[in-house]
Amino acid sequence: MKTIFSGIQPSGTITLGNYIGALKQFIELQNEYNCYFCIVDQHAITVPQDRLELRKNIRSLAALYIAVGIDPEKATLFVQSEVPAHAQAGWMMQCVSYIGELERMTQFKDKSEGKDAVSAGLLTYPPLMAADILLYSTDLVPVGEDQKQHLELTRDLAERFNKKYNDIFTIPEVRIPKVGARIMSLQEPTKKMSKSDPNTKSFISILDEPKVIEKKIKSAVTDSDGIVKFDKEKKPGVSNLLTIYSIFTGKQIEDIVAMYEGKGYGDFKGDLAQIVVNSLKPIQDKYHELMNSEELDKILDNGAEKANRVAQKMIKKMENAMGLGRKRR
Ligand code: ATP
Ligand code: LTN
Repeated sequence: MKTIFSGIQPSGTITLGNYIGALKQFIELQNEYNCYFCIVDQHAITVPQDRLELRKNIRSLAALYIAVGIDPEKATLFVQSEVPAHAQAGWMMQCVSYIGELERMTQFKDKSEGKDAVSAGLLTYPPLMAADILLYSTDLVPVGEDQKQHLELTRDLAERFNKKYNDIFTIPEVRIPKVGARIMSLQEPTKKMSKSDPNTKSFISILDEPKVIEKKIKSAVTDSDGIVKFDKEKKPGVSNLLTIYSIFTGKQIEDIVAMYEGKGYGDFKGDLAQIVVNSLKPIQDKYHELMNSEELDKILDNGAEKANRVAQKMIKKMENAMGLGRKRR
């Protein structure tokens, strides 16, 4: 069985973007692959986090992974900071990274833009992500489109390490969904939807109440020509809503466009809100059930134990390859 690894930051409640771009793929793949799904809390602290909020988000993200359909019997679900190998391997991968290539990462540029104080961790985030992936000899990494550049760097770093030290890493492939790889902000449809966006109207969180979802969809930025049509360049707002509609109903975009011919955005948005509300309801119900149970801690304990076992073996190989420590273990 081939191996999959992917991670989500506990930097807020996951959005429709995270669900469509990442989690939906995880659910589809868990039957065919040996899967590791990680709550990457060490990545989240590259930007300021409130301590209590972070703790809450870690637990909540774990419950959401399961509520959307990840089966902990099939996949290993764990918290990154509970497996020290990630920080250890992250350091070793930093030492094979060049500052120049890290400075070229668009996520670093976006997140550091206009800030007076940027943590060193924000710059060295990609080698930690590479470590996450390489520790498990991962074959495939399902992510949204924004992570493609980080995956390319991961492959470069793995190849560099293999050549310079010892051929120990599997070179991972990226997997990006054909539709919905980049769900856009509802307020600025040329920007990606992000769970840490300070403007909460820009995203739909998977836990938003029906009334909130309706309001957010109704106030989503569109255009003034009033025609429901897919045109990413000229009509980014409507195209984004059409993508979401298509994913939740399984209908082709052309068919949806035909359904709303001669109708305005009001009908289209009203129906979409209902579709999203109905699709999220079972996820929200399962989430609340899990948050009130002890099951969640057991699942994360088991996940960390398995991940620790596998990752420690790779740490030994990495340290041996680099000559760290006193003797070959
Ligand atoms: P943050 O706002 O803290 O940067 P985020 O919402 O961008 O968070 P991440 O935790 O960085 O989310 O990403 C988790 C997964 O969701 C990744 O695979 C990422 O590619 C995917 N993803 C994030 N945003 C979107 C989006 N708008 N459309 C599709 N996929 C997305
Ligand atoms: N960088 C990713 C989160 C992430 C990840 C990973 C994704 C951290 N480690 C390993 C896939 C594999 C993000 O910001 N979305």
